[in-house]
Amino acid sequence: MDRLKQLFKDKSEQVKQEVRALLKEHGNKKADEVSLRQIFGGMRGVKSMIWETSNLDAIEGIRFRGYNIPQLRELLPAREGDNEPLPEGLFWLMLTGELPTAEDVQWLSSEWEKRGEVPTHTYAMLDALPADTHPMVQFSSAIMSMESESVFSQRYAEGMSKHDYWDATYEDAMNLIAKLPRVAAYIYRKSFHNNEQVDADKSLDWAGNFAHQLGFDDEGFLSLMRLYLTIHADHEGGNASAHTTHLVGSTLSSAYLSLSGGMCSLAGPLHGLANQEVIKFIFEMLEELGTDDPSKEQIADFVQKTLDGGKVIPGYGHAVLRQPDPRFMAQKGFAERNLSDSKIVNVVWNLFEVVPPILEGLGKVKNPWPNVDAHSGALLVHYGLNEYTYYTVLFGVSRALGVLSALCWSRALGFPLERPKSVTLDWVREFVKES
Ligand code: CMX
Repeated sequence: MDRLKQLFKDKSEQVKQEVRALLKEHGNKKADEVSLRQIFGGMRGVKSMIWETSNLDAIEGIRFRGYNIPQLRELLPAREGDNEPLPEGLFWLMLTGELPTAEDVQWLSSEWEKRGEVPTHTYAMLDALPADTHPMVQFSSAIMSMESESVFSQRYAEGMSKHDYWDATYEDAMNLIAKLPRVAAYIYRKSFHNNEQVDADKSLDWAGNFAHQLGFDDEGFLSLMRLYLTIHADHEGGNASAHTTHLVGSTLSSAYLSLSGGMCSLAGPLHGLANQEVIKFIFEMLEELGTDDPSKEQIADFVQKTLDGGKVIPGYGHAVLRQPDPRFMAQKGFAERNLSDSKIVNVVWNLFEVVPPILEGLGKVKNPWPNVDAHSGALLVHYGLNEYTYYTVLFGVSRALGVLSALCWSRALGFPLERPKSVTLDWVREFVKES
């Protein structure tokens, strides 16, 4: 058994015993109450699942196993010559709760390199799709098509014991994460570069090799990819892509089917697709104003016009956060360190000044601050990755790290089929009469 798997096994067996004892003693304690507003309002704030890998505070933002993003930049191993954390390290931390050593991370890089081969039928399936198929449709379909490789599904068909579900899910998570950069890069090169594919560079780390296979070898871009794929990885369990992965996984669908479902959620404009919508919004604004350096007054007018058209300002607002998203601030920090003279980045920073007071003025937006998606596109455009319909795939490659390590925990702790209660409007009418 490999060392990461052994560590996960030991940890999860301990936690399983603890949870069993805890539920025996405290299982009937009330942890929450639900209002009608929450039932009608997308279940905001309702405590309803266990998610070990990260936790989101409305003010502080995300913490991965207790560590915030600045701490991760300090504590996770980085590649020699770079300051940004390696996403391999975050996966190790999320799965085990322990910070990895540089050696652990090197082992994980080479393990994913070994497991990275994509089945030929996946390429054939992608080639058969119309050339203009949205990259997220291609990505989700490609993940589903790789289900043929699922160790979990094969072992389940052979009659695997439920005590081994965690083991097969760990294998699926490791194999699937290993394959994602290859298949995601294939989609990019096929969609935007005449299907001229770039071979993997085995000497690189997971994120660096992904950047290389996309066709970018600028050290700055590799560094950005390491940070990008770290900060987008997880945002506790209630967000749509995580929750979908969790829900599909709870039926004992394999990691491939679960992640493919999660990616369909990520592809919505209120969630991950917002990163493409932000840069589209910026490009449209620059075109309409006829400048790449608009004044704050011009930006404010365009924002107002967008709102008057009954549209949202993409990249702003959040269902949980009530402060600027630390993931936005981490990207801003990257830009300050590496590309503060970029015009497109300056537009993003001007939007950061202009948009919040306008949204606050509407009197209904609970969080007027930027989220993760408000910054990412400008950084990518700076390095020449302009094809914005591809951006959500980058988010998805990263999100796999969080939701698949969480799926390993769900299997190890034996979480059941998810099945909340729905009510009818008649039930609500009766309920309000009685109360
Ligand atoms: N622009 C305009 N109006 C906004 C807004 C924005 N950026 N954010 C919220 N509002 C509006 C809502 O549409 C809602 O209006 P109605 O009452 O007329 O329907 C009102 O303000 C209250 O919404 P809220 O409680 O503040 O926000 P929600 O929790 O319902 O929604 C979110 C959160 C993210 C969907 C919303 O802020 C939004 O649509 N933002 C733009 C899209 C975006 O950036 N999504 C990415 C989020 C991060 C991610 O998942 O990747």
